[in-house]
Amino acid sequence: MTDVRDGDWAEPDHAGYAPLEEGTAAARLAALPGVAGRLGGDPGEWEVREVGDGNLNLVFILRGPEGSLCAKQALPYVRIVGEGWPLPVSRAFYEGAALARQAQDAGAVPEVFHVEHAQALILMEDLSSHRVWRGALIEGARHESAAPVLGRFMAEALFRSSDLSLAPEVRKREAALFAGNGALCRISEDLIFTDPYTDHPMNDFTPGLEPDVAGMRADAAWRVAVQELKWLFTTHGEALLHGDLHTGSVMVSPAGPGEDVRVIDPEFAFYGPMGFDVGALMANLFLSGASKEGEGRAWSLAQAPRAWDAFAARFAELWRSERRGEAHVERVLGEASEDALAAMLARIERDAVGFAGAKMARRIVGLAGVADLQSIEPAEARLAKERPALRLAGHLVKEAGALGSVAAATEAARDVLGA
Ligand code: SR1
Ligand code: MG
Repeated sequence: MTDVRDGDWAEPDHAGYAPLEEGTAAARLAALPGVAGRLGGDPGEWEVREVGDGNLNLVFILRGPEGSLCAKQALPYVRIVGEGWPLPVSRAFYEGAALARQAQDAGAVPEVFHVEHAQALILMEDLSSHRVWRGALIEGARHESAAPVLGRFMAEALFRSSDLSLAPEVRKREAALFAGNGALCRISEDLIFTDPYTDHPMNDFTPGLEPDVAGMRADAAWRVAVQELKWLFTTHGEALLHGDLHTGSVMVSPAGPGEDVRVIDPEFAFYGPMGFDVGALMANLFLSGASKEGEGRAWSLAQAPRAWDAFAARFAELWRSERRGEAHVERVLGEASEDALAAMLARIERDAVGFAGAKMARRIVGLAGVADLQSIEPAEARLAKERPALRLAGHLVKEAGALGSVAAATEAARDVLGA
């Protein structure tokens, strides 16, 4: 079987790059491999809609008489801010490279039909029959398979891209490749670990939250712990992370038997600490819980330990059956192999709890908040949810080591938020 990592992966140039528009997309895309055949009919009659609602990119859905596809194109700037914040379109290359690896290692990602490198354009499966999980959560839909599917996805994607699975020289080549995605890492470094703790103009929080934000910034233990997390993020290149695994990076088909779950948008992919992806998902489930009350809150919070349990179970299976790398080798560990597994899972879990807190705080205080909270009106009602959520964030960041587990962190969430 060919391994996707054996391919010729080098960041392309983007000569001739031009953003697509609804009026020009059909004619431009019709010339690309496989597009005309997939959609059928006359490109002039294809339905083209720009549907991007994320922070960075253009997303088009094209429909013809025989089929449809999704075309995602990177813009040379941050969409939610505008041309004043330039951002390299090379992120589409890293997203394509990450999707190829995740498809091989873990599945549960959209099928990619073609990457047009010069145009920073990824043509992939149209998931219009799915919706973004965040929106479904806000409406109270319960996708019971999402948390376990995501736990398993993370275990497979992270384990199989690490030194536990890959040969050392391959893992180093991979880490070097994704180090090229530094501009996207820098966004995370600033927006998660730095800006919320300073009076940065990009911060964006609900008026009335000033005393809580001031309290956060005055808390030396919080600041020290968050800088420790930033150090971990920048220096601990364990595995190929998704890098932005929030509930807006997950698509779900209608809830119920046979529901389908896909992970999208790995444009922030890079080699970092495994607990970061786990913590990102936890944070967004806790924010979902914070935004709700009663049963809805309890359900959202309960998804965090469900995701962790699935992660830990699958990681343990892979540890026992697929440890082909040169890290934690059986010939050294022998009968201590299970102890080493337990130690690694405990460390990933502790990191995840800390990262979850940092990710919660950035979504409340910094740029790019979450619709779960931002959609709550009036502002007083929103503040009543954001204040305990920010307190919980601080507790997770500062007490990650003492809490030690996703289960304990979820209990803390129940205590602080009330459930
Ligand atoms: C400037 S980009 C803001 C945020 O959008 C993405 O989803 C990432 O979370 C990033 O931090
Ligand atoms: Mg995204």
